[in-house]
Amino acid sequence: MTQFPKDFIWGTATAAYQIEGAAHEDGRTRSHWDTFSHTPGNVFDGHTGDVACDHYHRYAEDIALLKSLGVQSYRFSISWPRIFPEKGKLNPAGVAFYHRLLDELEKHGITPAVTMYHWDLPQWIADEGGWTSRNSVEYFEVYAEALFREFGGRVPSWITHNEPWCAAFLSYGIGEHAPGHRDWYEATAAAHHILLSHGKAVELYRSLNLAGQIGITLNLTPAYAASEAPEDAAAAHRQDGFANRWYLDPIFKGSYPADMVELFANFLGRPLDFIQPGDAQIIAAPNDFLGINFYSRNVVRQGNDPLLQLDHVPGGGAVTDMGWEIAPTALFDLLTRIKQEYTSLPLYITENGAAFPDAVEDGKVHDPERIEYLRTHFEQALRFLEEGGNLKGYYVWSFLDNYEWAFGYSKRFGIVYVDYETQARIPKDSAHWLKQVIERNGL
Ligand code: GBH
Repeated sequence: MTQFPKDFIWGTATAAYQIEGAAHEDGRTRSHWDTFSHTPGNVFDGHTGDVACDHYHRYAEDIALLKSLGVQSYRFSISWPRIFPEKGKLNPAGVAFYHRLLDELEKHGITPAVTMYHWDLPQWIADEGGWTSRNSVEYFEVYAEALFREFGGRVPSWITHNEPWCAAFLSYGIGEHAPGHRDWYEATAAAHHILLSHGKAVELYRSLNLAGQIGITLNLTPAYAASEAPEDAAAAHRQDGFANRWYLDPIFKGSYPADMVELFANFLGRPLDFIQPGDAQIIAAPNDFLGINFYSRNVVRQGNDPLLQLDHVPGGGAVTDMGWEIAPTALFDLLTRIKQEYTSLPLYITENGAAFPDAVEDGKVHDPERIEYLRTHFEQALRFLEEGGNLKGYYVWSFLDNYEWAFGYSKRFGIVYVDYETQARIPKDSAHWLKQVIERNGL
């Protein structure tokens, strides 16, 4: 098989804080990422999202560029602090920006897919404990209701959350993302409230009888054992529980994985008492699709990490500029496992892509490694489709080079190069290549 199905959707993805800039415009207040990025020591070279790709002002040209690349769908996120800069205060200027963006997409016939939360939590919520506080669930419901009422008629696909693992574990446990805490009680509480807010938003969406679809995007990283030794297999199972099952199980099986509940409770010396009766059922509210962000795999062996008692070992494949191993067949393994163990719902790859140290040469950006990365991953998607897999679309991360969180502007994931001095956009070779893939609907 070299062709994708006729109705297959090709897209690119971005997120608000990574591209918009205009941090202080039209009534937007700080998110916890503004606070985090402006605190020395958190982000490479002190980079912030204050200006980013200046997409807030350049959205019309950007969407025209997207159209010229043949892209059919655009996944972007809405900035919560633009919509609710203060508790209880809907900001019409913030709402208006996303209507203008949607107008532009409509004009070009590009289908929007909207992420409601891609990590830019309003600072006024962070001040109350952010996702560690159960109040966050209600705030998200209020936000969701505003989005559904404002944009529900014009957005066919809603993604409640982007990568709860990052928003909770990487942010409150590992401390690499805002708010930069290192506390596994906080991290598991945050994960719980994020999942609960997802379920509540799905329930709300159903009650409004809107015509579109709603789901969630998980970052899933398959875990492999470094050897056939049973203790390494057990380590891989824990890593899988940590990265994947902690999120997949409550959504699709109705409860957290028991082995991991025990592991966390033992580690913390206290129960996960933020889980209340009835929560599990809300979290498992039926979705219309599952979004998957895939970048790499993990190879582990029994080891010394205090929480998981494992060590990561190099998988042996080439790595990207992030140091992440290029492991396309892991994508096939992952999709197959989701289908076999979790759900027959439509699946979307809502992010896949790679960072490489790109440079402009005679007005062009040659990025053969990125083309090869994408091509080998598209191949694995085709393989999954061949075996009857229910994969409906594929969004490349990212449309533009952008603010790569703790790495600032030092990592380039775009298929379009951004010159941060001039804000010039230069489609890389991979953008021209992707356009051909979309035209052929195949490799
Ligand atoms: C996504 O995060 C984000 O949604 C997006 O905003 C971001 O810009 C993009 O990806 C690129 O980072 O243990 O070596 O296998 C992805 C975050 C990447 C976190 C893979 C876990 C595992 C690396 N995930 N990572 S490895």
